[in-house]
Amino acid sequence: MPNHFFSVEDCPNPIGWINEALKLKNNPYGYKGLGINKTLGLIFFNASLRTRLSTIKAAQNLGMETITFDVKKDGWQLETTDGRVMDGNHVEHIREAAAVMGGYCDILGIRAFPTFLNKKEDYLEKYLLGFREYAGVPIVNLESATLHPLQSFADLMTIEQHKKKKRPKVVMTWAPHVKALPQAVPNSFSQWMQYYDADFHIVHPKGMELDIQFTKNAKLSYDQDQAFKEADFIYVKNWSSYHNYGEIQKNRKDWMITLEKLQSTAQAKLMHCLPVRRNVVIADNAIDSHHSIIQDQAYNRVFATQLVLKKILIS
Ligand code: AN0
Ligand code: CP
Repeated sequence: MPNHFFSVEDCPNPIGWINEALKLKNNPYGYKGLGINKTLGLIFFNASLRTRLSTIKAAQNLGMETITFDVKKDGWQLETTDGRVMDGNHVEHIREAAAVMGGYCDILGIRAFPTFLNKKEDYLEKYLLGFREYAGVPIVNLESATLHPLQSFADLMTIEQHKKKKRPKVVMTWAPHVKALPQAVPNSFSQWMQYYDADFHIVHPKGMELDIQFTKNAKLSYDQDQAFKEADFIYVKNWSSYHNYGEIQKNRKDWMITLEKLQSTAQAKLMHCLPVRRNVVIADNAIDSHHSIIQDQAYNRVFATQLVLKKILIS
């Protein structure tokens, strides 16, 4: 039976996995034989730097081969709805395409962002579920419409690595942006934080509330200055509105992260998943300061993914 990785809920022991991934980092080539004669297919419907490169690196560390496919650039436009008369722009159906790709590969990683056209459809995760249904091989979520679990896994590894107290105060803050961005990163981070021993806060302007199926019992507030007090980690991310789906808030420069704001915390570590627009989301003086652990987050992506692939290979 395929062993999929869609979210933290597919992980039987998230804290155990964080510790295992940190160990793997000290011995990255110790399981090089596991992936011999195995192929990982990386299917991208959207752009990527970190996910693409760190996943290739993770596969190589395990001895796997990779095939990378940019669907929008090189592939046919896929239909995801059943029963359609396909006389428009969609050339093939996900039923055939996923089955073909699953035939060539032993594991498939999929990146498929939301369209922002229809919240219900986006939150149904048609691409990921279509691949799960028809590919016949394990599917790894490389950021879907609603979740980015490999990012959050690496984020928690990074917190674990840097925390100075048993139960740190972790604040995820909304920050401004010029475009409508998905809720996947904050949804996923919130979901993983449910399993982690921390005082977890989410702060954002009114109207930017996330889906409570992911935020659950996080402490929600609207005052960034207040939330930053005594914080040990500041996780910065923009997202567009969930309730007024895809709407953005303009002229919110007051929410940009600056060095002055970080100085009001308990010497907090600054986190962001990248890519980040400097001086829109985070000011130069903050991102270039000693507070930043952003590069550690990006580096840990390799080992978070390597652990997930290892678990699938040995299952
Ligand atoms: C994406 C997002 O916000 O979900 C990817 C982040 C990992 N960011 C952009 O599209 C800029
Ligand atoms: N953080 C992250 O997933 O980056 P990419 O979008 O560049 O892969």
